[in-house]
Amino acid sequence: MIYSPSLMCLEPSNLRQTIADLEHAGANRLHLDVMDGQYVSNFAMGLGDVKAVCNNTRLETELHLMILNPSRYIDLFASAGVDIIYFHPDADRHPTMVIQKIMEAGKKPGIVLNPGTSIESVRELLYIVNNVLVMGVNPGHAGQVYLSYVDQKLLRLLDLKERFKLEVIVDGACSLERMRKWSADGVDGFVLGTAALFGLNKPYKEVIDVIKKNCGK
Ligand code: S6P
Ligand code: MG
Repeated sequence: MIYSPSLMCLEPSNLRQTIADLEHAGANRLHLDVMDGQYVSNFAMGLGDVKAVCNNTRLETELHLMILNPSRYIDLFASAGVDIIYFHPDADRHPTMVIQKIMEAGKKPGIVLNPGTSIESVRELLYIVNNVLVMGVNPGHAGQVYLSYVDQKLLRLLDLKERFKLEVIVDGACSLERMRKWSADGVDGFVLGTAALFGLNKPYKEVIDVIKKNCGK
């Protein structure tokens, strides 16, 4: 299972130590949210933050671009050292070109499905990406309520997992209870935000141990 703490939920101070604590606690990927104040009504991590994280971890990193026209910025973020680059297909006129750019930069491309994005609208892309991030909330903010209608789409996407060789990760409002159900349904991993990790005010290791016990190693 993939457990990918969302670093935008953290206090930015003492980044190196916090990353070391998350690694020690059993996180096996780090989730980096970039927002431009245009695609979503918020700002989150920037290029400098992304570089700082990549320079201070041995874990795999996944970049979640919540920006308009992502194709313009792929090379910039790829050079920061991330491993996976997710973008929202509706944020670019030519999503297949974005995917191509990510691949040419030597990174794994991933697409993000908003709660309102249908599988049908991105079906062609499933032939060329393996990584899919399913939003359980609308993008832009941590700490939101899970939108339960996403359940149906998630189950339909999981049915396509084998055929398209997909890795399916859920982002947004991943609580222990939901992660337990989704892991049994076949979800491959979760973005750990306020619902699962940072809102609990407990040591990371204690929390992640419980998650792994319930949802799988
Ligand atoms: C939201 C962003 C997410 C959040 C994370 C918050 O736009 O993409 O990665 O940071 O999901 O988690 P939670 O548990 O507070 O919803
Ligand atoms: Mg995210």
